Amino acid sequence: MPEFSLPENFETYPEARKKAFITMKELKEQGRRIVGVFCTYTPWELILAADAVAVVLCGIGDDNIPAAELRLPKNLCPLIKASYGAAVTDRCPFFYFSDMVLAETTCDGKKKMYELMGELKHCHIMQLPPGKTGRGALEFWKQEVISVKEDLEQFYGITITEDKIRDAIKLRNRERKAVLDFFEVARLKPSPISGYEINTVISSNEFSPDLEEKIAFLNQRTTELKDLYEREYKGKPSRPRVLITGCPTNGVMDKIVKRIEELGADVVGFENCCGPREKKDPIDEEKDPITAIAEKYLRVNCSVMSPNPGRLEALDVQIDEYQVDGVVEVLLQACHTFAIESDAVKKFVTQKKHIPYIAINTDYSPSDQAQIDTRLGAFVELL
Ligand code: BJ8
Repeated sequence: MPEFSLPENFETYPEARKKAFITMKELKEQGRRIVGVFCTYTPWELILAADAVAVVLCGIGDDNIPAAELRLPKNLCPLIKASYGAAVTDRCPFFYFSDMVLAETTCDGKKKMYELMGELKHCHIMQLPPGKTGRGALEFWKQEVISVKEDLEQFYGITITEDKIRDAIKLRNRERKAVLDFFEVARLKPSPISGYEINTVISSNEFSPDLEEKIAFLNQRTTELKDLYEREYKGKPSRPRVLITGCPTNGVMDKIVKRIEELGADVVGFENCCGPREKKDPIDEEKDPITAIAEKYLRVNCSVMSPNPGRLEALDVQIDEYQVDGVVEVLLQACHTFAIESDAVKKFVTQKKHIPYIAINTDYSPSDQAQIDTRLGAFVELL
């Protein structure tokens, strides 16, 4: 049975991050525009159309949380505290090098934190409608997309043309396809790639300022993995296959994703923002580009949307396509929207899909690792 393994030249997330610091510094010295981002709702296409580089800002690790807790409540999501802590302590070079930040009012914690972040740097905050449908949600969101374009134009003293936006849409759609193909390697049974590698590669690649380079890297790795499957994995028995859902896992990759695999299962899929959630859904290249961008991002299945039936539909498809044996839901401390939705997710997974489910409530501190290992170990044995 194939074991958890990583390629020889595997670059860890901290290594990739360190390398990206240097790249970002060089870009800054060359006078490139840099915009910091956080969330899947961010319309990257407008940043690219402004000839700027979009970079995902730091929001992991517990080192910066004490500094954040000087102004934010302790009982708040670690992702929010880590994001603010990294910015306020100047320990996030990406924040330091960013000219401005583009963020969205997703959960309450994030939107109130951005008010404090706005004291440090220009933050353009997009107001997200509370639901995807009804009461003018799309029209409202479209105006928010327009306001991003206008703010980028004013901030940089430029004009963003329709042609530039169309080119950016095409490039990002090609990137989406490359990322999706890479994720889908794990649909092979047994999977020739660990979930830890998937999570690491995808999150590390978010730092890449050169999308063509990123697409080429992903296409090459996808081809290598398919060859590896044919040579070494095909026809062999599979370890139990796990799907991760819930909150983003970049901050708990070692704590949860890696541990599941060390305990004997393969993490084959992510139904969270570290997975193919928005990659499966390209932007319509034929429509008016602003409308197409607004429509696309409003379809993101985040728990901050009410109602959010698309998430269960995505889970349904992913559990089948990735031949999943069990679901692990990651709930970051004080994330109310995902915690409340977990009740529906658990019922759906156990009663409709008839496979085991476990919810892991955690934060970024290492203090609960032993308890998590015990629970995950028992869960993996059940599969
Ligand atoms: S689209 S999942 S990246 S908001 S875990 S900070 S929701 S309290 S991260 Fe997210 Fe965008 Fe949604 Fe994706 Fe708040 Fe919950 Fe913390 Fe969260």
